[in-house]
Amino acid sequence: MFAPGMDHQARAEFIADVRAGLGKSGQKELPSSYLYDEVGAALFEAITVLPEYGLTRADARLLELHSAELASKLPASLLVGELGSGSGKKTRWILEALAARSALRYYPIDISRSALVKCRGELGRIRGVTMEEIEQPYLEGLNSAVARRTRGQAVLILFLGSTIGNFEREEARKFLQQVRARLAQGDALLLGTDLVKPVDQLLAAYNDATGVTAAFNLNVLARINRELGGEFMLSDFAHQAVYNRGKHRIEMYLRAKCRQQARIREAGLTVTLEAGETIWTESSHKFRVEDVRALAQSAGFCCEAQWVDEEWPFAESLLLAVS
Ligand code: AVJ
Repeated sequence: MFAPGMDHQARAEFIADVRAGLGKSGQKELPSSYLYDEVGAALFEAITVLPEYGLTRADARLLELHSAELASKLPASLLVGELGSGSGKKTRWILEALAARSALRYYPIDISRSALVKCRGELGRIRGVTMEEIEQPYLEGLNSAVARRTRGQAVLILFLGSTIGNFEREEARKFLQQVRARLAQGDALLLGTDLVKPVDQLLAAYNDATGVTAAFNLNVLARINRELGGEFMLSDFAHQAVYNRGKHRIEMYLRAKCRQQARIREAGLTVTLEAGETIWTESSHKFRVEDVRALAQSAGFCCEAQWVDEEWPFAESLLLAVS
């Protein structure tokens, strides 16, 4: 099967996750990272320009407005790493502001080769910035990036776009602790987080009128069909996004419209779904600014500065590694 950019190990992991998640007798699930193959990434790019989805524009606005101040709070000799190669626009503001002071090295970290290729296209020619792609998972890639630190250099890690919101709260804390463990005192992490906001606004953002988010969600089944010889009938599923008030998060599901069975040849699995049964595909946690500060503190960071967008509540937090 054609699976661009997926090596043998990644494919074996995909199969294992599909087997574990869809073989469950209770709530079936698929990890949200599988939403982002090349098609999924393109659909997500379309989501970011939807009028209902203000998240990415808020993130970009904050970075455009405050990059100079951000730079002023960091040492001049800096190595920059980014978790998830990101869309160039947001990162460009930061790199330009930092490089205006002194030349720097930039290491985008992503498991997707096509994302890294795009990143080079968008950020490969900024004056004063030398870029080197790291095609690895986040924490391994972080090891590789900090290993390139020269004497006296500080590290700034970017984790933008509220990707942290996809982790369960406890997993997010553990992940930030693991990031902290790879940094030295005085190194920094710039963390973007979507904030809690009126429920109707959130529901509209994840149930957009044109159906792009529905396509983004359904694509994970299409991907299983393409890459693993799956036989899901996409028209037998409906996109569903609900707000979990207790957990302050949007949850996305694929709901079976009728009882059905689908074989997934290369996973050696036949999935049975009852009418109305759901597959949980993503959680998108929302934060209060004080939640972010507490999360940072519990992971060995202190919050040096926080910038908040008023139009679409979103926060950029500059966290410093402390002992
Ligand atoms: C890229 C994880 C921040 O949670 O809002 C957009 C992904 N899912 N629409 C988010 C997403 C549905 C997005 N993140």
